[in-house]
Amino acid sequence: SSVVISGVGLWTPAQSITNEELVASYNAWADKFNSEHADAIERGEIEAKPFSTAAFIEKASGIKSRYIYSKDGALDIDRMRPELEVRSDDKVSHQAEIAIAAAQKALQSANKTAADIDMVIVSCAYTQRSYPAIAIEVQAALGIDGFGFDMLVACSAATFGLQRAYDAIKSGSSKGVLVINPELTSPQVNYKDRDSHFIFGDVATATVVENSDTCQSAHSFDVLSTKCVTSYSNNIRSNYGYLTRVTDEDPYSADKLFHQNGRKVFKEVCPMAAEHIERHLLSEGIQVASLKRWWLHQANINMNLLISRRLLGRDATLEEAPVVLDEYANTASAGSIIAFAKYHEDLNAGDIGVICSFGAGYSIGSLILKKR
Ligand code: CO8
Repeated sequence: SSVVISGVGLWTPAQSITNEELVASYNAWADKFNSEHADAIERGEIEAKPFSTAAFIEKASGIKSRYIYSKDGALDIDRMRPELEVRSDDKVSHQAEIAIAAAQKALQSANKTAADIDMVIVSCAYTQRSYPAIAIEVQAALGIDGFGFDMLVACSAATFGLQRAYDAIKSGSSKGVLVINPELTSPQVNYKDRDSHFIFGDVATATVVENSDTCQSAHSFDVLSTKCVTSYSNNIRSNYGYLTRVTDEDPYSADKLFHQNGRKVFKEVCPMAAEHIERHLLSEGIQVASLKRWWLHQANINMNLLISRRLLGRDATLEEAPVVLDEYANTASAGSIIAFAKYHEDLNAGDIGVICSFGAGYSIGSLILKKR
């Protein structure tokens, strides 16, 4: 018997923001800032805010639009952050709600019910609270016996969660695992920063991992192998956390939100990811050229092109390495799983593909899959 991914679910928010809408809002905010601080800018005490353009965003990233859980407030130049209603403790929390929606779709695609699952992992870039775990809230809402816990691994949360699920099934300690990635990134986006205001979108993905002996899915994949690696870097960072209350810092300051040294990240992470994939495939005796599909992390189109060029010696086709960035933007750990969810049914039995994430930490995770 083998460990299989037997189902995948994708929940997409109803609301979205195009580059044009985003840029119009940012530029109006920058204009207002510059006129309110005209004297100080004139005296050279503060820098004028530069303007953003939709053309730059598309060219530099491949992003045309992004989904958002709550559009209210994010484009309001007197607010520049989404607005969410407070929910009382007896109501389902925002993050659990989108996790449950994705999990239900994954269960359906695996042809499974709550009774077939005994472990729930919520793995993503941020959780809205520390405890009780979002995973335990989801477990209760779905009526699952067993246990659940949350994991935070930024962009590699989904692949690292899948690696944990693989181990649990392989060892026989679990019969069925739900790995859920409710990526609510918009609350951490700095909509006042032209270098990063366009990068992220909200989404939730989920996968079901089980033993091949119990698999009843129409489209399932053997997990041949998993590989994770981390290497400490400060180039992608958010300093917001539970200590913010006692360090007396401004909770709204830019360093409390997502910020990065994008060029350094680009330069350092692309070779790391390419090398990681190559080594992982070689350790399984698989030639890079024989891969039918690359479900790559969706951070930046130019990163993915560079990685495929390093590995293949040419650009990967859209069929080989599907792109969801244009529509979804960077959704932290969910990007490679969205690509997998949308583009896996056409593969034939025996076809091999790789899911690979790379990002903050740095963290890189990959799974080699074979269509059953
Ligand atoms: N409009 C117009 N001009 C702009 C804009 C804009 N919006 N933004 C920047 N510019 C300017 C720059 O200021 C720069 O001007 P100058 O040359 O005068 O300095 C010029 O355009 C070119 O800028 P860059 O060289 O920085 O542009 P790049 O071509 O390098 O593109 C990118 C910038 C898109 C950021 C690119 O470097 C990149 O994608 N790098 C990889 C970064 C990456 O993948 N990061 C992933 C982080 S995600 C992650 O790890 C998960 C974290 C957890 C989730 C967080 C959720 C909130």
